[in-house]
Amino acid sequence: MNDTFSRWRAGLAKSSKSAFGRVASILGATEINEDTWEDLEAMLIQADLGVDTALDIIENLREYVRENGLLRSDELKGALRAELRSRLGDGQGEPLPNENPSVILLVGVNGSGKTTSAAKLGARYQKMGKKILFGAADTFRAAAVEQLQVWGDRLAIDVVAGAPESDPGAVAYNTVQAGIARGADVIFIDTAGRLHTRFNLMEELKKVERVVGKAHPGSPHAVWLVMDTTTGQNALQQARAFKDAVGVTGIILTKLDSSARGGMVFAIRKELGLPILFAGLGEKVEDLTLFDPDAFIDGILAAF
Ligand SMILES: Nc1nc2c(ncn2[C@@H]2O[C@H](COP(=O)(O)OP(=O)(O)OP(=O)(O)O)[C@@H](O)[C@H]2O)c(=O)[nH]1
Ligand SMILES: [Mg+2]
Repeated sequence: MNDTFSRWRAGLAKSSKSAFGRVASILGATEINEDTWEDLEAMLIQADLGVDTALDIIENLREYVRENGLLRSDELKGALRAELRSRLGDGQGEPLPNENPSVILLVGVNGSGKTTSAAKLGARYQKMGKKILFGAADTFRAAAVEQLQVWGDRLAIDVVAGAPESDPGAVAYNTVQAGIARGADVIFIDTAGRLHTRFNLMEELKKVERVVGKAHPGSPHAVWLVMDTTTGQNALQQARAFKDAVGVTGIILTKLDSSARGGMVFAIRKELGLPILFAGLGEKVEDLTLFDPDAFIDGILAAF
């Protein structure tokens, strides 16, 4: 068993137990009847695929059953797997922009996993021999800066921070300048997720994006939206707001290990049209993997 697959399987054990795990009992060696379709539909919706996607899958499966004259529900397993897989497109491969330095903004609502993902990404690219710099542009909360600094100390990655309550744009600007001066290969800028003043979070992020472009024309080269899978369909609404405000280029999906509903992955693909780049499968620095659609499907359907 390859390593990525076993990691996904372990990380997704909860998803498969809680939602997709029911597939095994729904698609047992029984006759296909209306109950089969109802149970399957309920399971897909519960797993957070979104109603449209769930209904679409059921319709395609019904047609498949008609065309092939199938009678037993366990004959549907392969078709369901294919239906799910076809909705995820190809894997993205390595998403690091081909720039030096690469400036990457991490955005997302509070608690989604931005700071943890910054640490995981820093560790990942450091392992590949890149020199990393972190910018702590969540300046309102002292704890936010400290949290990134703790990771920086642990990983031996420098952190640029500002005075408490200083302007996030100024910190981002200084980070990029410092990164250029110190010969960093990849600069990750961690941003705030909370609306802490009357000043709109989206306006603040737009400013950070603009200012970064002044410090290094053409940057940021990527804006990665960090999304918590456990927040379900609400997260989609939030994601649209980020997509409209800043030029989000890809998604990092966190907490897939503690989500009972891996179906968010399908909803994101359909609703946002943004590539899913990475999956977070735990709280440790190594719990990040490139999003691999095949490993994901194998993980959630482990009960088959
Ligand atoms: N199980 C699990 N926990 C995660 C994952 N990613 C982050 N967390 C946890 O989620 C919590 C919030 O993570 P942070 O990285 O602080 O989130 P944030 O987006 O920076 O939060 P704010 O700075 O408040 O906006 C922490 O307890 C993390 O350990 C993941 O992939 N799996
Ligand atoms: Mg944070």
